[in-house]
Amino acid sequence: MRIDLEKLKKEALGLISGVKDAKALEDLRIKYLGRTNGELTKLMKSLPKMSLADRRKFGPLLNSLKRELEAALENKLAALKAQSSKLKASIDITMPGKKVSLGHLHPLTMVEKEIREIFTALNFSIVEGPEVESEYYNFDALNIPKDHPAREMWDTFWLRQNEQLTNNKKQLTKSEKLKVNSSKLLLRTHTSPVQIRYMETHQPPFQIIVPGRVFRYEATDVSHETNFHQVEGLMVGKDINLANFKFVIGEFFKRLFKKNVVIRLRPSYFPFVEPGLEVDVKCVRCGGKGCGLCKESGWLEVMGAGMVHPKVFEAAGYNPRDFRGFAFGLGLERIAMIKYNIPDIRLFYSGDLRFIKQF
Ligand code: FA5
Repeated sequence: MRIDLEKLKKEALGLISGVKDAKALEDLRIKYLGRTNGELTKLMKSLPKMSLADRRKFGPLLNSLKRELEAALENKLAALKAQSSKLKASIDITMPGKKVSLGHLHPLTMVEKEIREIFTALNFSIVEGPEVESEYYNFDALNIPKDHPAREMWDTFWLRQNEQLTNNKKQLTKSEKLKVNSSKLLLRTHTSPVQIRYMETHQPPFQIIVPGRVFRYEATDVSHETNFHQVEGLMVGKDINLANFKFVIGEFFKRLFKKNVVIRLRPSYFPFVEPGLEVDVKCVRCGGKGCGLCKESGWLEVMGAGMVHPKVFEAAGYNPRDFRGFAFGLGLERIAMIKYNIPDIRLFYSGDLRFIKQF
């Protein structure tokens, strides 16, 4: 009997001290001291049936255990009440809530999204192409044959030779052989190869843009990265001319910079266009007077462009007499730098949150 009482005491005190709220505490009170079925109550009720000697022995023990449990229950209730009023006191429901930080898009993603939206509104379709490209699409088909000095315009990351393609040369047609011979893989140096890929499978008239990541094996500085983005544009039809190009691109910049932008076309050279152009916009910060952004020249270089070269149409399987088209390629980082006045292209990939959080 004594051992049972010790066990009961230990168990009850353990449960009471671990209780987390008043409801659970009341349940424990009923379990041990409940008037009809409480475990201790039942023991006390059995006292009259005991012998006198047992009554003398257990009577005081049961009474003392009852007092001990009552005291423990009372203390625990007081402690729970104190805890909950302390919690209430520490919550000031009139204070404004803490703002949950949701994060946001990277500035480059924001600019790319805006460019996609502007061209979509101008009825251009959005097309994508592979980042790992063959020498054929990146160079040969764009009228940049091997050993042509123009290849040096694009410092290239080359990948290992694709042996499977070169092993199966025998049954191929002449143009397929050319592709296979030029099947050395590389990381595309520009988005222009997608011009060929698209024209191989589509007939004019069409107008597309091709946003995408490109890679160049060159030293980085404030305006050059090894890994950057371009947006290619291509519009082909029966009678597309430079005036169409000037209109489309003028409209694009007006919508992007949200003001009238003056454009200047300068002669330039790219093997896949003739004539080739460099497009400048009058500095959107100083209006042409000269400032740090335009390096005091009053103009900002924004893209290469031109009328699609007949050899490019031929490589894509068109008769060059049938179609005319313009193409352009702009640097996304450079546009974002102008739009947000960012002084160094390397900030985009620095991972520095102080920079990213400004957008
Ligand atoms: C080209 O890559 C041509 N494919 C563009 C083109 C397309 C011309 C269609 C004619 C017709 P270029 O190497 O100039 O051209 O690059 C185009 C743009 O990419 C540049 O105007 C510049 O904005 C950006 N760019 C070039 N190199 C880098 C670099 N290392 N880092 C960041 N931006 C660059």
